[in-house]
Amino acid sequence: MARHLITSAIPYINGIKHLGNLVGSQLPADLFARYQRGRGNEVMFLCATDEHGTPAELAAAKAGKPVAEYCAEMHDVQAKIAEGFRLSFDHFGRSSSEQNKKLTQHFAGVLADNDLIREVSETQMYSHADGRFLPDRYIEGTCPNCGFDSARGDQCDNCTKQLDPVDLINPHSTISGSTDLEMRETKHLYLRQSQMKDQLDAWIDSKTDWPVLTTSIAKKWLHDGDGLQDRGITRDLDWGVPVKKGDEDWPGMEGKVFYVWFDAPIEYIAASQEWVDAGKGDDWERWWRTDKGADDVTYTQFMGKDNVPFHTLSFPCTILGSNEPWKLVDYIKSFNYLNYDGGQFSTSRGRGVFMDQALEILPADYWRWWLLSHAPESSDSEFTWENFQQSVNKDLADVLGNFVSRVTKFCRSKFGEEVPTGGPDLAVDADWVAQLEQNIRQYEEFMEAKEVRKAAGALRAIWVMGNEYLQEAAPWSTFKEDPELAASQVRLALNLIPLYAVLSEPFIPDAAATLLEAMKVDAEWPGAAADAVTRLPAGHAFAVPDNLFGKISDDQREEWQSKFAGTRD
Ligand code: B3M
Ligand code: ZN
Repeated sequence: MARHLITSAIPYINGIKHLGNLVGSQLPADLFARYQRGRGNEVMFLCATDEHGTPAELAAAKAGKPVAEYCAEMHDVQAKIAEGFRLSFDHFGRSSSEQNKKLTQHFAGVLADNDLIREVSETQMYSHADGRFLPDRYIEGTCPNCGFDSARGDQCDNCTKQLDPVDLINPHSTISGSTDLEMRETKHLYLRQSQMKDQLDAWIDSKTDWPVLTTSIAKKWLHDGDGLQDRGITRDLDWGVPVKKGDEDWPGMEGKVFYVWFDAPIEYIAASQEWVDAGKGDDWERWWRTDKGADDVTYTQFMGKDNVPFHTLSFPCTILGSNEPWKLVDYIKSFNYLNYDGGQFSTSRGRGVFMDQALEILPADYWRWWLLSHAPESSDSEFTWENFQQSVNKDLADVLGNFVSRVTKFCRSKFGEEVPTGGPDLAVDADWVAQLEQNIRQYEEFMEAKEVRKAAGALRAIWVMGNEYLQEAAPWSTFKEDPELAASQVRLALNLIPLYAVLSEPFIPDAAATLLEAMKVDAEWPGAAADAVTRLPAGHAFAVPDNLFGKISDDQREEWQSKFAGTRD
């Protein structure tokens, strides 16, 4: 049995994520986790909320709540929505946990011992009106690069250039609006990533099977301009992990916290400790410590492309630089962006469909299928309501749903609700079985390779085979002259239902459960196709399932299209 450690990028705590966020990390990670479980492998699938940094503080202030209280509430909201989408995390942790605090301070301590952290005196913007420094999003001004007038202290949203607060033209505080700002000396810690450049470069070079999207971003950061830069890992903020060297105070760093991007990936590890402390398991080290059994673990991370630099460079720098036997990632699957109906999803303008709203209008399977079968892998992709309607109505309702409904209802009317007896053992020729065999193995290959769209295509091809078979065999006609042959044909078609359930489960888990329940069998990953299609013995009882998928009408499509065009409050 193989062992798979799988993590999804951890979503920021502020607000509910849109479908573009979902398809870029949590959903494909869930697909892979479900697939590996389906294959009988041991899986540890972790995610969490990313609770530190200025986004959390600002959102809490806007909601008029203490930040800890805001985070606790929003964590529950996100956990519930994740459940609604059937995201099968073994644990959904919180980066503000005690476990993460300890572990983050531990890493900082060992990195300092290994001479990979330097202290830097620098000037930061200090606001007199607010009585504090203004890091990252606490300051806005005009972008020196493109002239956009609300560029943030850490990045310009218009041209995506990474900025330093002191670069902004006409800066003001986003707390008070004050422009009474002063450059003041403050001390910060920098992770000496530049020291590890060659090691990281060689490591990335060794990953020849990684998506080009992942390696090209890493290479760009390693080589563009002056090459990999040291990175500030502390901030003058209240909310976050207090800066400490292990258990000890860090002289001169009193009142400062670690930068959110330093502690967030460490939460992947801390989440497994939270999993133990929540009583869900008893050994996290066998997933994370190569000296404690994690050497046979395969670790796969899923994320959007904007998170790639932190996962290919900064976090590996933390792990490798510790010189401790931590499990390093084996494969990084990254995604492009999903656009929305001719533009971009926009959290601030409420443009597009957000996770809670999606579930209010349709069950999870509909979204899962569309999103995964259109995952933005080789390029950005776009959600349109027309495409969504077409895909749901065709793939789910016409191809899969209709097949199941026709077979089970026909059988009930002619033979009753059990697998019919009689006729040849297998009412299909060897070529057809060979084709099915090939399609199943192809599907497995795509899933192993984390080729999400191709896997969806292969699955659809397997569904189509059932439909075409039914169309050609036409047991409703055969029945009139040769009821025995019709019985055998129906037996084959009924056998495809549990096969479809098991193969489809990673994409559409609710429908898969309905199908297995109706057919009264347990999930069993298919071995040889010839065995899979003769699994249900004659006489095996089943029940006609409820209609699996409804169609989306033109009226619904139009209504939703205008409803989600913008301005969510
Ligand atoms: N929270 C950014 C994001 O949600 C960030 C990911 C952290 S992964 C350790 O896109
Ligand atoms: Zn700009």
